[in-house]
Amino acid sequence: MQKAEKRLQALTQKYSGFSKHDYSKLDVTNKIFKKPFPKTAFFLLVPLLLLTTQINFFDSSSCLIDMPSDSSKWFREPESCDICEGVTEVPKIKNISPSEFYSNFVTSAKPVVVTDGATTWPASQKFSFDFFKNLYANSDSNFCQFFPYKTEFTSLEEVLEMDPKRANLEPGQKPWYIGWSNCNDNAGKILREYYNTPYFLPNTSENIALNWIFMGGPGQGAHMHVDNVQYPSWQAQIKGRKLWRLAPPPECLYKCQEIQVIVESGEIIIVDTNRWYHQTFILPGEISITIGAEFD
Ligand SMILES: O=C(O)CCC(=O)C(=O)O
Repeated sequence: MQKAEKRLQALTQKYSGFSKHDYSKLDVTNKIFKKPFPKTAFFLLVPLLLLTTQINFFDSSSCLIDMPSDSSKWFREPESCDICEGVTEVPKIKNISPSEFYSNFVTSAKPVVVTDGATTWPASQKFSFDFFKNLYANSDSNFCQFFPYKTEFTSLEEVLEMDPKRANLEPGQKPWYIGWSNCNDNAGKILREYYNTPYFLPNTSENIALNWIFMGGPGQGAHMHVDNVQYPSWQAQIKGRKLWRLAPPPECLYKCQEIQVIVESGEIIIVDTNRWYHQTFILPGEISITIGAEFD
């Protein structure tokens, strides 16, 4: 490379009348500049990158580029339609043994609601906006994964500092609905005093310790999406009522249909959110609070 640069310098001194075109024809120029990056590729790649990513220079997170949250589904393996073929509703069942539950619903990935799943949990008396505000008052909630949905909040801490009138869903206040995964060991221990591992999960099943909590008011909910977590999930409706829309994977659209179910307080929905697309709506009434986790 250095040799080539020297040769070019010598030539430019000797032939000061060279045009740009002349230079481009010299073998030595090509040695220095090699093949230029094709312009067409540049014009195709840059807008694509800008459209699909947000460059995150100023963020303290460890990733330079955040892929859109839905990008995981672009690379998803095609799903077997056995999970949804012939499924026309989400059954509501109760008093089910772990073995029956496992063979009828877990292996087949058929969504189900267990109506007596959380009816006796103290959480129904205890969980409220203020309970979570106190829970995290002395502990760090900064690193909890947080879903703002349609709100302006950027962290759970901001949510817990909102005006009490808005927190209590008073008329005329801006609606809100958010979700987070508890990432704090102390908070996790306290939470576990108010709920149990669902009685219908087999003893052998590992109940993943990470809890997901979703909280907010009527008219709000999560947009239609599919998850990219490891296992199916259970979600207990502690307060309020929530409508779930479950849609089959796109490759099964001609074989399967969308199904809906309303989950009432005290009930637990079990759904493989990695395979079923799902959307939620909080129904009119009190604040909706749920707690859930993955299980295998
Ligand atoms: O409960 C909700 O509103 C959303 C739950 C959800 O999207 C999930 O568990 O993946």
